[in-house]
This record gives sequence, C-alpha cells and structure tokens, in this order.
Amino acid sequence: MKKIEKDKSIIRFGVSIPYDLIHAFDEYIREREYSNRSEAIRDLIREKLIGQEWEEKEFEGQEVVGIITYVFNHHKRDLVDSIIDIQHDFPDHVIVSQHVHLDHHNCLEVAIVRGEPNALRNLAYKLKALKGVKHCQLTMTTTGTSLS
Ligand code: NI
Repeated sequence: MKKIEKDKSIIRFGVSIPYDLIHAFDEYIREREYSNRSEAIRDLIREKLIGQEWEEKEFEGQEVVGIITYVFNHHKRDLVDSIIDIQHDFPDHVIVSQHVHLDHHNCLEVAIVRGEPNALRNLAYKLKALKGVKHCQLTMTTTGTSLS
C-alpha cells in the first residue's frame, strides 16, 4: 500500500468565526468563484501582507498624515472612555477626531493623525483591538512636502 506523505509545508488550523462573518465570507467566495475557503483565505492573507509591505516601503522614515476610521458599538459605554484614553496616549499625533451617531446601535469616528507611520499604525492597532470596535481602518498619505 502506498504511504501518503504529509506535506509539512502546509499547516492546518482551526478558526472561530461568528456566523454572520462566515456567511458574508462564503458570499465573497461564491462571487469570486473560489473552489474553497482555504484558497480565498490564502489570497486575503497574501494581499494584506503585500499591501503592508508596500506601505512600509512607500513611507519609510517619513512623516505622514493618516485617517483612522472606526465603527463601534454605541451601547458599550466604557468603550468611549477607552477610545479617549488611547487618543490621550498619542497627543502629538491626533490632530482632530469627529464623532458621528450612525444609528441607534453604531457610532463612527474619524481621527486625522500625523507622525511616523509606525506610531500611527500602533494607534490604529490599539483602537482595533478594543472589544466593541467593529471596524477600524488606517489610511496613510503623504504630507505633501516630498512631492513637488
Ligand atoms: Ni454616537
């Protein structure tokens, strides 16, 4: 009988995902005609890592401006305090933030930030890690000084 060698370069792992999220992901997979979830996940990871690498090279050693957009649960009252605390840890970076009440359950905030890319990333990661923050995205761009 032929012995099947296990490919050690492929790692399998289990992931816990909320029902709504996997439902949306399966929809994403269907639209793009992926044959399975694994291939779609591999592509998303590659895309994310390549995007990050590009961004790191693009802005290396420069001061940049950024916009952090985050949507969070309005009903988690301690969350607003945590968000404010994090912003206070970056007083030189946060230029302005604006709060919008999206609907009965959700708030949107936009923070305009400025500084070293790593500091801005760090700030965005801290916001993203808060429980109740549903979405958080940092977009960076040039301050304009390096462009003629
Ligand atoms: Ni609100």
